[in-house]
Amino acid sequence: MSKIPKIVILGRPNVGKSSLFNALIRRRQAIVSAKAGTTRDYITADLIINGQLLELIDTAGVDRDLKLVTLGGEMESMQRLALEQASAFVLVLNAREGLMPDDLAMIKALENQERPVIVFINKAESWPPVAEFYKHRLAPIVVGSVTTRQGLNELRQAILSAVGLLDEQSTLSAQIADLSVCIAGRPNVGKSALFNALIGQKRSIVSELHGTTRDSVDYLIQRPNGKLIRFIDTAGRCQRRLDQG
Ligand SMILES: Nc1nc2c(ncn2[C@@H]2O[C@H](COP(=O)(O)OP(=O)(O)OP(=O)(O)O)[C@@H](O)[C@H]2O)c(=O)[nH]1
Ligand SMILES: [Mg+2]
Repeated sequence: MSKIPKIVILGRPNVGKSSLFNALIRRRQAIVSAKAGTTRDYITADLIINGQLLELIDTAGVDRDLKLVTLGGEMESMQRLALEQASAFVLVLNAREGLMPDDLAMIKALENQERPVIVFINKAESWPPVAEFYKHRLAPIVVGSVTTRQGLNELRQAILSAVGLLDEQSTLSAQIADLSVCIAGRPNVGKSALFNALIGQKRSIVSELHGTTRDSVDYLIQRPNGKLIRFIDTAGRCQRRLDQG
């Protein structure tokens, strides 16, 4: 079995599983439709979060026992394989409809197995989910909306954390630095070389060519006194970042 963690998206028909799949992989691969029961097969794509490779799997709706609805034959056995091989699950719920009996049954089924589960309460752009959404033992819960992109970054971090890939740097990145040091200067003066020397790692590409650094690169260092310093190699974009505070 491959070591790439498999993240399986589950949920009742029409809750937004395929929409979420597309949003996470940042392209339209799965068919999204207002009609329930759209996804028939299971669809997989590479998902890269913070440079970590995972496999994301969109499924057709599953029923209350996590058995597959409506499918037959070969498709059903492929779906079953996806469920069996999952490293973690994202259970999608629909904030607009409230918690339905099939949601509860799926929650129960997921509570009774060992693999991590993240609950994503989708379609929450207009109103927050009602309290009953929180009455279960599954954690973490991310509230969001694929339409407005709310909660997607939080979900990405929760996925990494669930499969044990949340590295120290991403944990630190979520925190606010005590001091930010912006490395500015004309092209090719050695900004990236200085950045790498300060952080003690080759994170920024150093090259003879002018304008090698295209995007600014951040790195957080935690000092022995606990203070966080963020070093930023600026790709000549420091002025804008400074203007933004
Ligand atoms: N308001 C709102 N609608 C959404 C959101 N996410 C998805 N939808 C809509 O919900 C409908 C169903 O979306 P899909 O992604 O096809 O749902 P699915 O769970 O994959 O459905 P099946 O494959 O049929 O099980 C579509 O009309 C989407 O545009 C959201 O965050 N807010
Ligand atoms: Mg679908």
